[in-house]
Amino acid sequence: MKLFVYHTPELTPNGQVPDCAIAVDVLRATSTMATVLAGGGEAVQVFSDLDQLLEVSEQWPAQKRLRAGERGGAKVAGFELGNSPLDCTPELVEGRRLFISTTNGTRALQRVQDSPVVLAAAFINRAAVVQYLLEKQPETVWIVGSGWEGSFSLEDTACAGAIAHSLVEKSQSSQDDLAGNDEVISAIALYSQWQDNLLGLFHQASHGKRLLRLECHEDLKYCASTDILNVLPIQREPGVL
Ligand code: 3SL
Repeated sequence: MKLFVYHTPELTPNGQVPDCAIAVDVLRATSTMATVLAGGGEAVQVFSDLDQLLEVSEQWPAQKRLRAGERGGAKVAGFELGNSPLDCTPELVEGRRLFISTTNGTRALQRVQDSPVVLAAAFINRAAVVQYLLEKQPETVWIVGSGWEGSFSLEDTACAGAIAHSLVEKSQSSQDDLAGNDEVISAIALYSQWQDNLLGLFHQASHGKRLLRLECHEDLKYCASTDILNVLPIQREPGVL
């Protein structure tokens, strides 16, 4: 297995797909998706465009759908949900499909949606993703951070490092064998430095600060918990996990 970390969707190589692509948006889209599926959600369907989301979800029975829209960290007017994983309780999501559009996370998923296998990862489901990789042994794996509007995000790269770190620990491979690009080494170093204080890292991250200004402190705490959900968000058809 060769692992490649890309800090943003824009940095992934054009015209190529890996055997397995993992989209990461710790704050908060992939944390929300994992939470919905762990809570018994029927599926998560992602959209970059809010109008398209509304059009497609209209064709779904109203009692079987939830619509989540986030822009700039805030809930979009007219949507039932924003992008807080804590709003996605099992009571609310069970048996329902989440139609979701967020600023960056849904774009990252769409960028890699033509890969044969597409996963969504966050700290909360890191172990399930690592387990899948150890069992399936895909030859090339991309971990793609969502970033923020094209820029690097500390928390996504730290999560990429958490996945890589755990793979090194649990497989027979050395860091050197596993790393397909230099970003893997730096992601592992970032995670290693902060693994005991991920919340502290989020407090330094620009998007963490943005969410704190929006009073999302509890979301940050939740998204900093590692390996708490045994769920593997895996794409079943383009844009649907
Ligand atoms: O950018 C995104 O996709 C979101 O996860 C951002 S937020 O955490 O909902 O503000």
